[in-house]
Amino acid sequence: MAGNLAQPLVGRNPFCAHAGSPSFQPRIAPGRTPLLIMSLVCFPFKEEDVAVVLRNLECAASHPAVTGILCVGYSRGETWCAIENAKPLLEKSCNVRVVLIQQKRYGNALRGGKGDGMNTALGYFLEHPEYTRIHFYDADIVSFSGEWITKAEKQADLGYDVVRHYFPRSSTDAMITWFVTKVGFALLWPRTVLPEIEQPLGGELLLTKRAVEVLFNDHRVRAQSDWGIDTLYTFVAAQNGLSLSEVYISEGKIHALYGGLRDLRTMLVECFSAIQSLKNENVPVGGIHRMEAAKSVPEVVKQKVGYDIEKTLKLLKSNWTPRQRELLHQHFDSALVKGLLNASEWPCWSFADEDCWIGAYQKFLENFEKGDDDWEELLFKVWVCRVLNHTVRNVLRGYDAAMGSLRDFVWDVIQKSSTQQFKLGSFPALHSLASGHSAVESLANGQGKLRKKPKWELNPDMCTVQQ
Ligand SMILES: Nc1nc2c(ncn2[C@@H]2O[C@H](COP(=O)(O)OP(=O)(O)OP(=O)(O)O)[C@@H](O)[C@H]2O)c(=O)[nH]1
Ligand SMILES: [Mg+2]
Repeated sequence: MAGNLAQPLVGRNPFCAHAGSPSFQPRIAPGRTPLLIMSLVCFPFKEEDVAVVLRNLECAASHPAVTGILCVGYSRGETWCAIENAKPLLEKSCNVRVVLIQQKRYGNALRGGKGDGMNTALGYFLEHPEYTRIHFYDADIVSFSGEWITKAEKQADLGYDVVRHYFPRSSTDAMITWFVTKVGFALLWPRTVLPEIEQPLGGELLLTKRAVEVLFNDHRVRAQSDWGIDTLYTFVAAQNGLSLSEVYISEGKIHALYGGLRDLRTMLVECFSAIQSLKNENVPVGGIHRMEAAKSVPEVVKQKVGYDIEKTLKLLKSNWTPRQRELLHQHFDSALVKGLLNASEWPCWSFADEDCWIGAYQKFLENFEKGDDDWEELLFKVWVCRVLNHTVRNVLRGYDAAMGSLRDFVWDVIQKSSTQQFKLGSFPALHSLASGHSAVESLANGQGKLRKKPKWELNPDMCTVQQ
């Protein structure tokens, strides 16, 4: 349902002014057609702290670039009612349209979750051509401010199709981003923009109309109704060559916290499965990607421990079935099998180093079956061991060492995976492209010689040919 304001909103928002009025100053992206910018801000929500949500709505509604607020609810619960009650006053005091809708069901094959929520917002946006940009922000963020909107708008003014916010994060935070998404991107599409995107699962982003059209018209995006939606938005944008700018939010994203890693099981499975569903896709090499430099990380972020370690240790012993043991023996390397079986008796994780994770990751890419509880539990347990291994081996050495180890890991995977793809002749080297020689020729000439033998080999079946 559209907002209940019959007239276009004209007020202190300068971008809502009539084009004919003397005060009108259109913002024009260089090299683009003059455009009246009208931004819509969407908050997808489930049940969140109502005071935090309302504060965020007011904050966005007060921003001069914003002419509409769209709240997409999972269901009509307490948070829904609070927004409904606050809406008339918010519309009046901020002079914006506030719309509250329940999410539609777009992806029938998967769980209806945040993906349906975000896609409902894209659908609404396209049905309302007066809006030219849409922003997404999680509703539970305590540190949200108008500056986040301003930073994104400025990049869109420069002509970027997609703007993502990125934040300083604790070295035990973002363990799905690092070990599932970034590593998966590095393994499968090492020479594209994908593994370089700092926070590819972030829920804070701006999309221009062009970006929304690309995303919403893609059936894979509409089908991704669960936590895999962020992966799909990031992936499809890169695959279609949309330009990306990442802006840095130095105060960080302070939001509702989870307890043990168990809370992240569904998210882990859905984010991994999203990558798995894309593994045979091609992505163009390169792409326009700009990134604002990060600043020094606040002490509170550095010192935060992202999950409850004691609770997590118990997870390794629980929920074992005979079939999980069978699958382990059938598909995985002996070191992993031995390590994980030991962990079922007494918490241990030293086996789950970076090489072990990459080896296992490839096996999961080949064989994992979403919806099969034993496969899901195995993925979860191996990932828990990887997170514990990272915590004890890297995080204990201090924040910088820990973050360095995560970055080195992704860099190393990019390097090795690119090398393997050269070896297999899947795409030409950059210098070969310039000189007109193929990668195969380069390798024959010795130019593509590997400097050191990788400890793991890329499965040739998984090697995607890049355009
Ligand atoms: N409409 C809708 N919103 C959802 C759904 N699931 C979560 N949300 C909202 O999406 C936002 C992000 O969800 P969170 O549970 O905070 O996820 P998170 O773990 O903080 O996500 P990251 O910050 O990306 O790590 C919040 O505003 C949630 O209320 C859903 O199924 N539908
Ligand atoms: Mg959150």
